[in-house]
Formats: sequence, C-alpha cells, structure tokens
Amino acid sequence: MKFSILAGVFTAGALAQSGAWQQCGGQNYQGSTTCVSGYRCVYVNDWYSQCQPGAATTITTSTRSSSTSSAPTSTSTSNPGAKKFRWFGVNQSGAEFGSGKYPGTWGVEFIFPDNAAVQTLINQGYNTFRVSFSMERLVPNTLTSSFDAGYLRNLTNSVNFITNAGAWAVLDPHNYGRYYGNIITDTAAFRTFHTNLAKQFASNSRVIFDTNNEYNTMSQDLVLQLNQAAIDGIRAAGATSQYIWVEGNSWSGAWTWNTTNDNMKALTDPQNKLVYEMHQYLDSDGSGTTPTCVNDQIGVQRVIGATNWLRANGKIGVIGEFAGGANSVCQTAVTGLLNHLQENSDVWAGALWWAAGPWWGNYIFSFEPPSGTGYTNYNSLLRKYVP
Ligand SMILES: *[C@@H]1O[C@H](CO)[C@@H](O)[C@H](O)[C@H]1NC(C)=O
Ligand SMILES: *[C@@H]1O[C@H](CO)[C@@H](O)[C@H](O)[C@H]1NC(C)=O
Ligand SMILES: CC(=O)N[C@H]1CO[C@H](CO)[C@@H](O)[C@@H]1O
Repeated sequence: MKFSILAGVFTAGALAQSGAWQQCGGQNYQGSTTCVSGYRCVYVNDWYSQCQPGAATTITTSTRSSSTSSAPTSTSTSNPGAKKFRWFGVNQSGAEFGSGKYPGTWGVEFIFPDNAAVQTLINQGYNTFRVSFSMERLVPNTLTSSFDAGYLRNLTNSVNFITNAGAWAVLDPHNYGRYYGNIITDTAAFRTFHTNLAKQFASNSRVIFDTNNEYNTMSQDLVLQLNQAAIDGIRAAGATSQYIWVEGNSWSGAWTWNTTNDNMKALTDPQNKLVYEMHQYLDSDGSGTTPTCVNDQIGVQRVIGATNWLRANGKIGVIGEFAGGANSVCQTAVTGLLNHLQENSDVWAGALWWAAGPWWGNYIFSFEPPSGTGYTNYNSLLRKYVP
C-alpha cells in the first residue's frame, strides 16, 4: 500500500512545502526546497534531495530508525537515508533454455526452478523470483491455442511454490517479442495469449505479469502496441489485483530508455499498477556477457537517465535484470547502482539479479546456491538490500 500512496503523492504535483519523503532539491528540480515541520531536506545525490525525519544535519542509521509517528514505517539499512525495496530477488532461469528446440524434452533441453534453491534464497530475505519460460512450449501451435498441460502444470507448480512461501513470482515469457523466431505483429493474438495466461493466475495476487522479455530491433510503435495489448488482455481475464511489468525495445535497457522508449509513457492501465521493467548490465556493450565492468561508477551512470525519465513522467520502475562480475570494480559499481535505486525509491521499486537456476554451472553470474559464482561473490552484498 505504501507503494501506491507514494505514487499518488508524487503525481499530485508540487506543494508549497515538500512533504515527508518528497523531493526537495536536485538538478533541474523546480519545486519547493523546504520541508514540512519535523523533516529536513537531505542531499542524496546531485539529482535528488529528500525530506527526511528529524532536524539533525548528518544522516545516520539511528536517525532513520527514530522516525516520527507521522512518517512512513522505515527500517535501518546499510544505505542510510534510503527505504527498502518492494521487490528484491533473482531471475529463475531454466524453463526457457534450449531456445530453438521446441518443444524439447524436460530434463534435456529445459528444466524448472529447483524449489529447494528458491527456498534457500527466500530464507535469506529475497522476495521476488522472475520465472522465465518459453511461449513456444506453453502454446506450441499458435499464440491463441490452448496450453500444453504438462508445461503449464510445471510452470504453475513453480509459481505456486514461490507465492505460497510469501514471495512474488514474476511470469516472464522469455521471448524477445518473438514467436518461433518471428517478430509478433498480431497484437490481437498477443492479447489473447495474455488473457489465457492471466486466467490461470487471476486469483493469485502475488503473481506479477511481465509482458515479454527484451523486445529488440523491432518497430517502436509495435512495442507500445504489444505492451498495451498484454495489459488489456490481462485485465480482461479478471486479473485485476496484479502488478504488470512492461518492457521496452532495445532489450529494455535502462541506459537507452529515455531516448528509445519515451513513447512507452502512453501505456494505460485501469488498475494503475504498471511498473516499467528495465534491464542493466555494466560491461562495455551493456550485454552482460563479460565479467568486466566499465568502471566502478558505471552502475549509477547507466541508470540515471532512466531515474529522471521515471520521475518526469510519474512512473515506477524496476530493474528486472542486473549483474556484475566477481571483481571489486563490479562490486563497487553494483553497490552504487543499488544505493542509487534505493535512494530514489520514489520511482524505483526493486531489482532482480540475473540469474539463478539449476543449469547455470560455472556461468559468470550464476546465483544458484550453494556454489554459483554470483551467489558466492555477491550474496553478502545483495542481502543488505532485501526488504
Ligand atoms: C514436468 O515435470 C515433471 C517432473 O516433475 C517431468 O517428468 C515432466 O516431463 C515435465 N513436463 C514438462 C512438459 O515440463
Ligand atoms: C537521457 O539521459 C542521459 C543521462 O542522464 C542524458 O545525458 C540525456 O540528456 C537524456 N536524454 C534525454 C532525451 O532526455
Ligand atoms: C545476460 C544473460 O545472462 N543473458 C542470458 C539470458 O538468458 C539466456 C537463457 O535464457 C542465456 O543464454 C543468456 O546468456
């Protein structure tokens, strides 16, 4: 609830004095620079200052925990001055493996998440799991045809395990805006696919619908129309309580969002529960294919434009994929990224590491317990940010 209240406050416009937790300064900011009684304007970064409880001039964790009764509930964090994420977790990858081999064989081409590994992560506070799957396996014939019962059952079991444990499951059709390799242009069929999928999960409010993974190299207007068709289809299924995560063109990159995906601000949802999911890797081409980060500030540098876009348009965002290699430059860059997202929690609702899953082996970012490279090098760092 705090989430929607904050979104409402933000879109309400500038006040004579900035209220609790509102912006009160930063480059290009034109609103009030003073805070209501009981709060003071605290510099967070060059682009954002925020009204926080108290009158002290330095921010400490203890200042944070002694919040006044009128302030939103807050808890102490490794990042003083920032609120907790709503969603923080990892991608669960496996059911979409074996791309191009359809339907493929379970246990050979693809696999579903390992519930024990998911539980290990939940026990440590991670609360969000993006479960990737392949549309070609769920609907082998056409986008509008009925589901493969076995694949649907296994996917549903994974989702239910996550949500029964109190976490969030993000349903991720990992299809890049394509079906059997062809760009999806039939928005009506795409809408029907999403209606049929949402019907399966309409009563589970811990499910989050992701419209598709990483649209890329396709018409910008088509990306907008496909996202809107998915939203309309999901709501038409009677799935009205759930969040919908929309993705943009150009692999949904945060670093190119403000120049590439500006048209996405036109998306509408009668339930007003849209979240803009962006992805961000920190290697030179932003592809997440090497363990080398450009520099230790690159995390913030790559998302700052998106932060400003979200705020300027009154939208909420989430980093649906990020990662860094097992080295100190990347660890500093990832820390900077996560601190920035938390500090700007009026527009950023969380972040998900790419990726856990049973079959990653020695993959540079594997977050699969107990020995994945990402898990062993980043778990203690990431755990500081769990909600
Ligand atoms: C579903 O999972 C079971 C194992 O739990 C497996 O035997 C079966 O082949 C799977 N089917 C599909 C379509 O994923
Ligand atoms: C996008 O964001 C970048 C990084 O902050 C900024 O330099 C650029 O001017 C922005 N472009 C637009 C069109 O807003
Ligand atoms: C950046 C990254 O990790 N991309 C991966 C996306 O998922 C597919 C499998 O689903 C991998 O092959 C990619 O390496």
